[in-house]
Amino acid sequence: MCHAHHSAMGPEEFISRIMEAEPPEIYLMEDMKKPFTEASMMMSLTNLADKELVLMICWAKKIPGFMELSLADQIHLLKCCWLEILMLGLMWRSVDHPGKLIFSPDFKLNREEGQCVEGIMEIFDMLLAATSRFRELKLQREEYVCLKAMILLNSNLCSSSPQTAEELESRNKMLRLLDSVIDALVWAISKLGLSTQQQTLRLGHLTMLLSHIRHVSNKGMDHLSSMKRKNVVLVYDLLLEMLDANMSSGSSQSSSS
Ligand code: AOE
Repeated sequence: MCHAHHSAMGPEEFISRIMEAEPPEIYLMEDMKKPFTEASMMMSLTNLADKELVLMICWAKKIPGFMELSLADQIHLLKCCWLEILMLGLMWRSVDHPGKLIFSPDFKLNREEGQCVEGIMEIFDMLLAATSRFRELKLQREEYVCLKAMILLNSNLCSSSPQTAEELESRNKMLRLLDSVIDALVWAISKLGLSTQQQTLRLGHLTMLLSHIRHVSNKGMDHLSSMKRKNVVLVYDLLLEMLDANMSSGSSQSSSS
């Protein structure tokens, strides 16, 4: 089977390729010992994120053109946006369940259950608010997969300053890839039977939601690092190491609360 280069690919084929790249549902299959304690809830969340991150790397690799970027860019992109991607996925799973966060089919939380973890309810409320906005907009699956790819490809555009010819080439590939994703989103919106004016407005509303997701992700990062200081999150050494790397590179872009 031959896979055309992404720039030679129409928006319809591009979308079907990123739809196929969607990760499967994850079941935690833990007997949730309710009521949760701070430690048990953080353990379940961390355990879930751990599994999701493995699938996220597989997902990124299947985005047409991603593997043609430099390895440094591939790693940098994922480091910058992993929590935003997890959060958008969470919002998508929760969109038909007002007031609930569907972390996985067997791990659903409402805002009150956030009471046992200090500072988590504030994050839950922001996640629930953004989810309500997607519900109002009646977000479609095709649009969702485009937004997720946009988060990945847009995450380091403003922080990378290419020095070498190779870095410049990878950055240009990234920009062309982002163009393909925007084309795909515009195409998906054009399928909904709206007036030209309404299509433009929808594109604006959907992309503006990405700045809210970046904001919630920065708040979530702050929250995670405060948890880590208290040693509540018992992440595996490797993950802890990865989180440290993310904190030092992400602190410049995360707004302090
Ligand atoms: C959101 C969506 C989701 O599907 C799962 C989770 C679980 C935890 C939740 C978070 C979420 C929402 C925001 C919360 C957070 C707990 C506290 C915070 C509620 O307020 C996230 C658990 C994160 C565990 C840390 C794992 C370390 C990851 C390091 C990643 C990294 O730096 N690299 C380089 C790997 C990138 C690979 C793609």
